Amino acid sequence: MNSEPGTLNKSIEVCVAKGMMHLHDVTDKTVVVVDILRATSCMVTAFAHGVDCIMPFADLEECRAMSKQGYITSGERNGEKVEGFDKGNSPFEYNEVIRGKKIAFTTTNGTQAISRSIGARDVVIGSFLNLTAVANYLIKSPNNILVVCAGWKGKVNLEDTLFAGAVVEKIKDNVTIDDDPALIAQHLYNLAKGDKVEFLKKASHIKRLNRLGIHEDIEYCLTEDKFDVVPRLKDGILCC
Ligand code: 3SL
Repeated sequence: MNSEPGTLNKSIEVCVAKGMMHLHDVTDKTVVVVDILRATSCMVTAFAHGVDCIMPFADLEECRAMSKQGYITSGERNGEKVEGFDKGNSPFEYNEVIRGKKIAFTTTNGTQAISRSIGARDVVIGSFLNLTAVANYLIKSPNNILVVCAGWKGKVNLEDTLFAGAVVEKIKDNVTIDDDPALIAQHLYNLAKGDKVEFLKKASHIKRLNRLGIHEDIEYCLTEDKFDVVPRLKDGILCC
């Protein structure tokens, strides 16, 4: 699996739900925030299509207020577009039309996880869409690594855990893995990678999205390595 603990000079840990972030010291770490369905997949898609920047908000009204400063307001609550916002949380909304634009973004879990990562040495945005780009970035970085899974309202979800496992699997020869959640995630990803859509069929958020009539986003968000961008948080703003 991996070489003996302590033989490599940087470590990887996985925080399986943002509600457990208080258990981690992020000050020496590169934090990879992931919300596969669908916040971070939207953000990566937006950067791949040339968005200028994305300002993430935990608070909905603070996000809404950014429209006065020329920002596009984007996001959802419980999977549904926020009333009065310009865009929802489907990656298909973040195509060429957002090139050069500034977006203010708020979501139920993803942007909350980003807010909780402030204070880390470095914060980057991960998704299956930019998996290898993120892995290469982490391999080059000297920092210890924490993958933060947004999860759902404080709870663990399968799809973010699979992504965490994919990262562990990709960079396992370059890091020390002394963390059981990282090992669990890695095992799960190896079980699921042949057919992630099938593996996730019973996952709670897949069912939730299906109930809302959202189907095509799921397969898209589980696609690996569509884009080569690594969005980073600088002074509260995501840019590439
Ligand atoms: O929770 C989040 O941040 C969202 O991405 C959820 S949803 O997929 O838009 O429902």
